[in-house]
Amino acid sequence: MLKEKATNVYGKELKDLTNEEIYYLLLDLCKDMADEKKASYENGKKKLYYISAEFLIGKLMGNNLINLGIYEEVKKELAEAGKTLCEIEEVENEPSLGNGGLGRLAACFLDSIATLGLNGDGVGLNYHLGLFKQEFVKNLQKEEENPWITEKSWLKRQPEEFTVQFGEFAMKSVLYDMDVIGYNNRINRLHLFDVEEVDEGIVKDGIDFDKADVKKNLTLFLYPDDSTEEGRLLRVYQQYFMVSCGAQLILKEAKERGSNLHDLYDYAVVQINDTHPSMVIPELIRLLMAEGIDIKEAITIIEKTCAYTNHTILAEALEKWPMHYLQKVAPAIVPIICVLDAIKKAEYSDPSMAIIDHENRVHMAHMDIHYGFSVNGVAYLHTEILKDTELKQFYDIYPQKFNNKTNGITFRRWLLHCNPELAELLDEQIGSEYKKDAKNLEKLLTKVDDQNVLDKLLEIKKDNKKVLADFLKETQDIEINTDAIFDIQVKRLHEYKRQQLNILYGIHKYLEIKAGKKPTTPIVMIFGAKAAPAYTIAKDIIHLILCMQELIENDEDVKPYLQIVMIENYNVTKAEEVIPACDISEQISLASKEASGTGNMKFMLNGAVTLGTEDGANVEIHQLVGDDNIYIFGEKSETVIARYARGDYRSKDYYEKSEMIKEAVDFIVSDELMKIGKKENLERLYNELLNKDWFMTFPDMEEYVATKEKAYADYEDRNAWAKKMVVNIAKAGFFSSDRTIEEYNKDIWHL
Ligand code: 26Q
Repeated sequence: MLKEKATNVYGKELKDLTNEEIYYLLLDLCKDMADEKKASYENGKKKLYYISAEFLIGKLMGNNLINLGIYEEVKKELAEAGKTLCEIEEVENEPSLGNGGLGRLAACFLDSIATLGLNGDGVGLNYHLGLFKQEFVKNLQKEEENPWITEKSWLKRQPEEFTVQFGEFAMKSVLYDMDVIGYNNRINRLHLFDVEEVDEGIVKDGIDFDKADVKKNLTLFLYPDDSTEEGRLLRVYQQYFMVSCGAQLILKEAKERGSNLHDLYDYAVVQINDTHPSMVIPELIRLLMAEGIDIKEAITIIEKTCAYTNHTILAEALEKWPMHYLQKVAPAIVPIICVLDAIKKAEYSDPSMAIIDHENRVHMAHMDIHYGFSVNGVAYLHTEILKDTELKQFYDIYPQKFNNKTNGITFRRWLLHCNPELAELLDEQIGSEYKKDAKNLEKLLTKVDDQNVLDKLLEIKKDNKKVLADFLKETQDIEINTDAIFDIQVKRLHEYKRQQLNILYGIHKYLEIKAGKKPTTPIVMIFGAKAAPAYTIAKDIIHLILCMQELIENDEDVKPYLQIVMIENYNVTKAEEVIPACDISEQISLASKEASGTGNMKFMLNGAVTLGTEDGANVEIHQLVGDDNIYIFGEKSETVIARYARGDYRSKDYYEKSEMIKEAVDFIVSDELMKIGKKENLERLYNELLNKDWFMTFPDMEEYVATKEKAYADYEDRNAWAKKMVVNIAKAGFFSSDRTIEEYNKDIWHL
């Protein structure tokens, strides 16, 4: 297939082409094959629009080859020409259209929606520089721009054009689509709106740019720094632009399919991914009114069209926009928001349920809950907390709206693509039905005493460690010991995720080794995390990790037993290298704070054992694998919630009571670290932990250390450990995003 194309296009043999030439050959091949596929929009009159500020799709080549069913064939042809698919995939830039869990979830969902043949597209923005690229300079995070769009790419320019009217000016949209190719099935699209005028030239020094020049910067970056008013305003401009274009597209397509708009809800369902797209509600109402529908009816139509997913209970992440921002950016929807607010204020006097609060701020989530027909959390515990505490007042009046949809991941990317050796073993041992129906993974449980399978699993893990070690050597010139336990925490940096707890363990272990207490098996602690550019303490935590990395790198006493490595610019591509190599998956958020987590699922599927708190989807993992196949520690969510309510947490009490905590924390400002790091950063972090520790690291510290030691000790019995791996892989089927999407469709979308 490729050989002929090589001659036709380049007049050369495949073996004589450059990697780039081969990449573009494959790109064209995939696009042509996608064009011949049935589109899901021919499948039923109702269509889903998954609208999201983030789509963290990762590189697409490998995944698309798998889903088109030509992965093996292409690999074979390339091998014959002396090439590997891996080196061809390196040509592709990773689109940086998301920052973490919420964006990656949206990408997994698109894959599953297409795989199930459902009629549903994604709607988002085409950020030219996306999320920043992270570099480490002097053990500090530095942000650099991250251009990813190339002349030829998966983006396909479309003819649609819409006009978005802001307060002081209007802008015309352009639209790029990417095909979303289902696994052996139909195709959908990801619609990414953009503007012609964006000017990458206005970026100077890192990621600094003129935030006020909206015409030139609208789709430049994802989440521009919102520590200033101009940055926050830009976010609102982006959001309104996205939802206005999305809403115009939705109405246009509904009309084309035969809707008279009075019946819009029979033609469209809009899933609002967190509050970032919430303005789609008043915007749709506005557009229906412009089509001659009165406001009362327009509201009832939209109430049957929009559904909201909540991804967080952190108060600071729930968007509340000052009314004057909306007045400036999107004045046309302000009167509509006022009407929506007035209706609910007349019905419910509780001020905690108001859309517009007494400070004249618009609570986006409240608008979603009042005017959406569905509100869902993303894991069992998360939804329970929403119902019992965070959104209790809403649950009391709208119990029928609340539902849980435990997150999932696509096994195409997170097993078939990232861990082909494991996929092959599974094919051989349990057949390949699990690829279409992930529950079939449970068949692996019959192999839990099969020595051959256990040996193979350990061998594959070892191979994947070597792959990661080579990758780290090549990308960061770091050498790691592949005979070590790989203990990994990769995710956005946030205090609630508690990378600080993990690095305190690292310090504790370092001190123990210094004192002569050496671990039986060496340990490699791996971190990967970006911190939001204005999140000072998060950056201080990165600094501490990097300082520890350097300290140990130069300490011949410790290095053979403990290594600490921070992966630079952690992203989807790197996740695909890191996750298959993991033994211990760190999921150590403060109970109640991690809505779900999805990395936890990816690690489990690849045979890592979780060390975690009873938080988010860890609770469900625990239930599935049982006490013997997971390491759980820490205070329960009820305890944490009650302590916050009392407001009586004093971290110093714990510090003073525990010699271990004291030693580890004091080391942050020790002479050894001060010599390597920056006094200001280390002292600030030390003081933060000692005087605040808002995410309650210390109460969990002793148990964390003890539980980790237990896991490391259990690791010594390689066979018993391999059995834990079997159970984790076998039970991961529940976390297929195909299952999640089937639930969304059955309970919410009804496509
Ligand atoms: C809000 C206001 C101002 C600036 C930024 C934001 C903002 C940006 C991104 C708020 C939230 C996000 C992203 C949230 C996110 O990724 N949440 C994660 O969603 C996953 C998918 O459901 C869950 O698994 C994770 O637990 C949750 O943290």
